Amino acid sequence: MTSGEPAELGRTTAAELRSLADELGLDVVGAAPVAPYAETERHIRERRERGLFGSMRFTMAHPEVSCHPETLIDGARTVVSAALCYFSPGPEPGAAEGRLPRYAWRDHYALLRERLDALGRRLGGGYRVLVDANQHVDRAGAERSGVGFIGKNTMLITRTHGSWVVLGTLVTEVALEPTPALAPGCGSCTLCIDACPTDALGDPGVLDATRCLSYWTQTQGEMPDDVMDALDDRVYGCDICQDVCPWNAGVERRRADDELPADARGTVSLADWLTRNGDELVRELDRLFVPRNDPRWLRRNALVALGNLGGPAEEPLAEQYADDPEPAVRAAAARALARISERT
Ligand code: B12
Ligand code: SF4
Ligand code: SF4
Repeated sequence: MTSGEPAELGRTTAAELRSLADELGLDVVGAAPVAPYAETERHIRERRERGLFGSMRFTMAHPEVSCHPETLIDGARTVVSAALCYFSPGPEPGAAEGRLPRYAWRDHYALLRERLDALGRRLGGGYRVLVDANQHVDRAGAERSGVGFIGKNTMLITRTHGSWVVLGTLVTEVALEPTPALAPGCGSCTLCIDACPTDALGDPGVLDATRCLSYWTQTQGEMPDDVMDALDDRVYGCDICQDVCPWNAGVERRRADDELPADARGTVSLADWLTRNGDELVRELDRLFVPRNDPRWLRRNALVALGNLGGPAEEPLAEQYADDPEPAVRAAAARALARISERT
């Protein structure tokens, strides 16, 4: 917990919060009194029972913490949720290149963390910032304070920047005027459910992670065959259920900076991922969650993409891993070699 200037425990109004957020570069902001997310906790326990989380731990390992913001600091009074838009137009992958999901083109979590920290200091009093942390379910907080509504693809969708936002949370001892939750906005649309190539969104609003491409790119071990096929040129994450969402159309027109920032990378060279020193690769990509920070899982992902799109020129890249001691890497290399030879 961080302490700013002596706590001003007077009530900050929603308009004052909005103006601070504008000043600090936060796209959407909301506040709600601290209280447990009872429904989310129930969802987590139920979905864990049904095996829908696969091997993930994150917020699901300890819902008695992640769904209880009241435990995060002594004297917690308000949860401030903020959304930072990450959409920028970018290049399509070229030959022998892999695709990254938009949120990972640069370290948006770090940017949001810094801005929320500045907000905490400006509000005064004790506070704690959590961005993509295991101790807080970010979407539940953002839904409660009207930052957005939850779509059938399980994404938090803002009215101004769609779901192209990362979310962060500030738990503070300062009292703020609450901002109301929004009405759901999907109506009869089912575009995301229909577009998901592996049917991971069977029940609206409920993700079966064991069918989700994004999950598999962040999980160790061998991937199911249909997942490897559906990954296409993706080497990490998946944006399909957001690409098709009508709430995401035209977001570029509402962005403050509409150019690709100099440090953003939307595509990666598969050869680079398969030949570079592993520790260096993981260090450079420390904005991505990689199981145990082990570069083998990034290499496996690159081999899967190579199998989906590589030609004879890429064969030697896969051959290097044909006898890899890790079975999942070896299997992805064998698949890549078989697929390349089928195509030629
Ligand atoms: C674990 C995790 C994953 C897992 C599982 C995702 C999931 N849907 O549970 C995997 C690895 C698959 C994943 C993928 C992605 N993730 Co993720 N992930 C997380 C993490 C760490 C925890 C999420 C969590 O608690 N899930 C548990 C369940 C209960 O939550 P939920 O599905 O979100 O449930 C909400 C709704 O579905 C609804 N709900 C639940 N059950 C039911 C049942 C019914 C009937 C209904 C109607 C609703 C409903 O209530 C919940 C909100 O209160 C958060 C960060 C954090 N600390 O919160 C980021 C987070 C959710 N991820 C994020 C992102 C960007 C992604 C990806 C887009 C990345 C990518 N491009 O590949 C994909 C999107 C896939 C998808 N459609 O969800 C952002 C989402 C931002 C946003 N606008 O929503 C977050 C918030 C990170 C952040 N701080 O910005 N992620
Ligand atoms: S991220 Fe991709 S695989 Fe996962 S639910 Fe969305 S469309 Fe399906
Ligand atoms: S694609 Fe349609 S159903 Fe899916 S989240 Fe967007 S509006 Fe909702």
